[in-house]
This record gives sequence, structure tokens and C-alpha cells, in this order.
Amino acid sequence: MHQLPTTRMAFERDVIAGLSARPKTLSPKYLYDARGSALFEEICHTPEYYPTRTETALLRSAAAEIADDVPTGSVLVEFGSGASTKTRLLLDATPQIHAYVAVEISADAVSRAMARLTHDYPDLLVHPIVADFTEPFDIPDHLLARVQVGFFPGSTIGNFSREGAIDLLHSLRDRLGPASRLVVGADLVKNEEALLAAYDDEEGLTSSFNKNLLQRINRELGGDFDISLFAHSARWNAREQRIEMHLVSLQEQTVHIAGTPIAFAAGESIHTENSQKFTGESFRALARAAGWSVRRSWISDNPAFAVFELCP
Ligand code: AVI
Repeated sequence: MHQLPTTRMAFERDVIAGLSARPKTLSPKYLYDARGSALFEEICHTPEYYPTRTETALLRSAAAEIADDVPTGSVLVEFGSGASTKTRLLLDATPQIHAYVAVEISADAVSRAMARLTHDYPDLLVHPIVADFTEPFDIPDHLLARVQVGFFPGSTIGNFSREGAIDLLHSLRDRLGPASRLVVGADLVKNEEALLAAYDDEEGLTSSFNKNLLQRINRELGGDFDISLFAHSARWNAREQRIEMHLVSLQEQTVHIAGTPIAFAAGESIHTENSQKFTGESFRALARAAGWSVRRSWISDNPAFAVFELCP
């Protein structure tokens, strides 16, 4: 997920509604302001947060196979491209790719990435699109006419609800067309200890990332959260097979946001993120429900992480 160009009004409306609900929730999309995005980048380099390095190694070893039947002149379309780092593994293995469409919400991130790619891949046509990939956006017709290879790494799919993930995969299928394929990275269920450590690193970066949401509310909505009165909590929800991030109120207290009082009981939590963990079967079922079928998959052993290639 990436920083969204939300207006202050939409942010305020969502925050007040989420904190007035039972249980209290906030959308994970609000974790990614400039500071949250920088903290997430740092989390990716902690020893505990295995997904980034595991997926990178998996893509490196699978890239040649992923590339083997990509038709000459295809277009690679990445959803939430950020710095386009993992993309290079696919581009290096797939010289037959004619163009790269990077869909990214952060104009800054995409313009930096495009400058580097244009320099390093002089024969590749690069086409940045600054957009939220969950909303409609246009790919130019001359690129749409070619075979599309979608790329959605990082297990970002796990931050959506099941219905949200189905809607998203469905819309990507409509956008990419009937001759396309979609390469998706998805984190897999594994031992609870490793999962909990990944979302509660020793250095406290994930805790800062989570608490930054309260600081963002203070900064942007004039809230009066005392951050020291909330604790970061990462929980494994075994029934739903997901990691949940919460912010737990350490005492009974009332916080004010844009003039609205929000009461907290001691121990009451704000649910800020779900990170779904899949099995091969649960991911297949999700893809099927969105009109895709899994054509091939690559799975790393320990820690377990998967790259799925989907076909319509
Ligand atoms: C972006 N997303 C896939 C991350 C995840 O693992 O769910 C977000 C994250 N939250 C805490 N740490 C990382």
C-alpha cells in the first residue's frame, strides 16, 4: 500500500468514523504518509522482516522461468511500483519486454525510479502513471494492444480484506485483458514466532510505523493523542490466518480530534492493519474467485513465501 492523495476532509471523516466504531479501526492506507513510507522502507531492512529479502531471492531464482514464454514486444505493468527495485529482476531476465508501465501513487518515487530505469535500460520504453491502482486509470491504447504482464509484488494483496482483494484482482484482470498474466507475491502461513517477530522488530521500527498514525492524526487533524499512552501490538489471528497490528490504550483516557472527543477504556485497541498469510490453496481460491487461475508458482522453503503466475 502507498500514500494516497487523500484530502484532509476524507482523512478526518474516516478517522472519526473508525474511532467511533466498535471495535475501533483505522484504514492501513493512512499508515503511508511521508514518514510512514520512510519507516516502512527501513522495516524492509530489519533482520526480522523476512518478506522483502525472501521475495527478492525467490524472484531472482525464478525470473528466467517466469520470462521463458513472455512474447516479444510485451508490456510489463507494475501496480504500486515504488522504487521499481524488484522489477529489475524481471527486466534483466526478459529482454523481450518492450515497455514498462509503472503505476505508483507517489509522484516523487516514480519520477526518481523512471530516471534510473531510463538510464539503465536505454532500449526500454518507460511509461509512469501517477495513480492509485485501486482506482480507475488509463494505459495508453498503443501499449494496451500488446500482451500485458502484470506485476504485483510485496504481498500487498495481504493488506486487503478478502472482498477488497477479490475486487482488486478482478479489476486488474479487466485492465490487463484476456491474453495477460499477473505475477503476484504473497506471504505464506508459517510459525507464529517468526510472524510475530516480523511485525514487532527489536529496533522498534514497526512500533514507530504503527504509532506514526496517531502522530499523523495529531499533525494533520490537530488531534491530542499522547503517544506514550499507546502500545504497539502485533497479534496472530489463527482463525483468519492473518497478522493484525493494533494500538492499545494503556489507560482509560479521552482524546480529542478536530473537536470530537474519543473515549478509550484501559486496554482498548485500535485495529490498524491486517496482513493476510496464505496457503497455496487459500491463494488459489482467492484468485479463482477473482476470475484468475494459478498457472505456475514458485515457493521458498524457509521462510515460506510464494510468487504466483496467474492467467485469466
Ligand atoms: C506493505 N505490506 C505488505 C506490509 C505487510 O507486511 O503487510 C506492511 C507492513 N506492516 C507492518 N510491517 C510491514
